[in-house]
Amino acid sequence: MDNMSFKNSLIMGVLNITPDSFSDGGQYFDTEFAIASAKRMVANGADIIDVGGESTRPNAQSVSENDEISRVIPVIKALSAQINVPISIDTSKPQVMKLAVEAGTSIINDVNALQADGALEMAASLDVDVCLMHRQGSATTMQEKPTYGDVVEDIKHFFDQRIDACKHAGISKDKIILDPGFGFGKTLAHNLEILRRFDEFKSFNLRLLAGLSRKSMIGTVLNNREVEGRMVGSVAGAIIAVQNGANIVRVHDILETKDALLILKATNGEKIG
Ligand code: 9MG
Repeated sequence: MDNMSFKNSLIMGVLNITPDSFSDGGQYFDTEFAIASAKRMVANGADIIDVGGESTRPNAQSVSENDEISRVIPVIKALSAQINVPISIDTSKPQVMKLAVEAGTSIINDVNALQADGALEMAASLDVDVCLMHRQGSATTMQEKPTYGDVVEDIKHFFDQRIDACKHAGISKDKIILDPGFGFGKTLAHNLEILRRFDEFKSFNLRLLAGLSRKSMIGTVLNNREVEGRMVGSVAGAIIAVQNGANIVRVHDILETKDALLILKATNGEKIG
């Protein structure tokens, strides 16, 4: 993508299959509800649906492999027969990656950047796109005291190492998507600096993903706004990320993000529709 074209900016819709993401307050995993949500996202303009069965929020409860599989696989199987956009699987577990790809997923979105035992080898054998996200620390420690020299340079160094690891495992470079991981082991100042300097990741010549939607960085800037009131701030963040080079934005509010992207494209003289 050249610097001034937003033609290829894609919207990845978030489909969480976790207890707190259901209309019934988490009593039942309702496959039909998840499928209806995904279909609505596609109708509203989502280009990719990201299915996840384990919350990646700081200090979220971990989920066993079996539970994660029973949450996501039936949804992926049903969705792959009913929607015509790519499905990604948000997981760090090799066995979940395998079953998800067999069920119809074509992207692995790993917030652990394929660092779990066997994850690199599994991703290589599955031969699908992989999103490598940066996180400082573990899921439980990441927000304790994030520290960097130069946050962007440190993340670029991490990307260099993970790209190398992928290469050695047999994952071709063009399958890799890079993501600096907003909110994962970062202070507000780090997150804002990453957003401001996002274009520096373009030096890898790989697709770049940005996920800021409804995150606490948005809430903090908006005077500690609760998650329900973060939609406009999230859309603004997504647009800044695209302007600064993001090719994929991972969002909850599809229609609103799509509208804002259309305005950005029209402003830059791109043909709409
Ligand atoms: C699963 N998940 C939650 N936040 C994310 C982010 O910012 N990027 C990616 N790739 N995945 C995320």
